[in-house]
Amino acid sequence: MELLARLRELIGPEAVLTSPQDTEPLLTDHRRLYHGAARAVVLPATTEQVADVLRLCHAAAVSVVPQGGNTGYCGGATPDASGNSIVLGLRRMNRIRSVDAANFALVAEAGCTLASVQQAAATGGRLFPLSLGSEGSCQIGGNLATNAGGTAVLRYGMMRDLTLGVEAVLADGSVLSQLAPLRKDNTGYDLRHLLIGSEGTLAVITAACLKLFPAQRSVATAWIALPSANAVIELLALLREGSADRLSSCELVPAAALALVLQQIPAVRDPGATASPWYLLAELTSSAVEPLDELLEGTITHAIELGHATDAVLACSEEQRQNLWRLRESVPEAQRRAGASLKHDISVPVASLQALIERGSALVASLVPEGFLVAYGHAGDGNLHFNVNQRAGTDASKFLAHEPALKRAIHDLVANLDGSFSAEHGIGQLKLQELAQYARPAELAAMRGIKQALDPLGILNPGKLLPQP
Ligand code: FAD
Ligand code: 2HG
Ligand code: ZN
Repeated sequence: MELLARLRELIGPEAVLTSPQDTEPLLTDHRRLYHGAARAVVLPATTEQVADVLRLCHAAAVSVVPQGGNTGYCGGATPDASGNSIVLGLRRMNRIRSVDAANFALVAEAGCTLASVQQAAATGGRLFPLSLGSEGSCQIGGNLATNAGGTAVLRYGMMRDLTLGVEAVLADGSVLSQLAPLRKDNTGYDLRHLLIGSEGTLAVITAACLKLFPAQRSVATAWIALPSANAVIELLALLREGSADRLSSCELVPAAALALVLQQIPAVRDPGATASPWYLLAELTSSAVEPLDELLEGTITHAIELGHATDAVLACSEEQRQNLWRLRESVPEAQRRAGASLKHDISVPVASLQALIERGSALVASLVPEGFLVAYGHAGDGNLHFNVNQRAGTDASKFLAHEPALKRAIHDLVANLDGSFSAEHGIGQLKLQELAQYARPAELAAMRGIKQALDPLGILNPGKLLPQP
């Protein structure tokens, strides 16, 4: 029997989409850099159904592209143009299986949105701290597959650090299941960590046991004006030391990004701090009821005395706090609305941020005359989105033509500073060439060996993450 007919028989005709109207939006990535084709989009509802689909595809040597919320930045969830693959969407696997307050753990299926997991944890009196601008649409399976980061990594770590165990289906349909809320388990290779960050190339993740934390009872948020980007390094240390490490977020926003957001995004207000080249959005949180505002204000006053800050605005209400966060979270959308942009998701050791910004700014100025730098993001983690936007009125194709030279120069600079050319967004199909360029031969060989062992036919997300030898 033909593959699609077998799939319909296995998981139901309504779960095998083939009409262009249903499939088209799922065959393009959200930045519209890639467009692919597929035999069908298949939507299993249970782990057993995922196993059935993989068994069938394995036997027929048909490739499978796992897809979550399709918010990824590297084209990892978009199939190639051959039309031979199936896209396996996880959105129907959206049950929270358990919220276990006593064990500070929660089991969620891969298709749960991140926001629904945060909500389930909150309803159980706990916190799930992963926080991304895309949290309303991205899914836990996608967060695991990309090892997502976001705005609370400084305090709580990346998705990898927030995961106790995973359930996943391997290429041949066999099921791995480790969903017990164990904090300690040294029984051999940790397969969980192999699958986290594997971008759908080693297995389809179907569920995960996630770490929860005490709910937050106090929060203090400030928009701090900096005299220079250099100040961020001293300020970060002061904020961490002065708050007994209650600093959850430390996000850098340049004046250029603030201006873009105020121009492009309705209903966002300028916080009104002294005009500065750089701002820092800093947030302290605590599970105790305590005067964090006073703590934050005291630390910032000290920082101003030392010359590491010039001014600050503290959020006096939840509404003001939300406004500050909207300013930060809207930067990608403001960039998109303002025209073409070139993106670099890079990280360096925190103490090298100044060198990165100084030397990177000089590269942008000399290599992209039609552009301006919008370098913002997770400064507390040494991770900046070192992006460049097209100046109004310039020619988009001229601007975009600088992409290869700028990318090479920025990524060489990052390598020189012992940094990473992909801090949190992964490789997908966008950064294959970069991995080939910067990974050591022994690393690539080990990655290929792992792929060969788990997916010898190469049916899982071909053409992603691993560059061709
Ligand atoms: P998708 O885009 O659907 O897929 C991403 C990759 O994971 C693909 O390779 C896919 O094949 C694979 N995959 C998906 N589900 C599974 C599964 N169940 N099993 C196996 N493989 C799977 N990312 C950050 O890290 N930090 C940020 O701060 C951040 N902010 C963002 C803000 C905005 C506005 C947007 C649009 C995106 C942002 N992202 C950020 C990027 C993106 O949201 C994350 O990479 C997210 O983790 C992707 O989840 P997804 O469900 O959309 O995955
Ligand atoms: C963020 O931190 C995201 O806002 C998006 O990771 C980054 O658009 C980008 O470059
Ligand atoms: Zn980010």
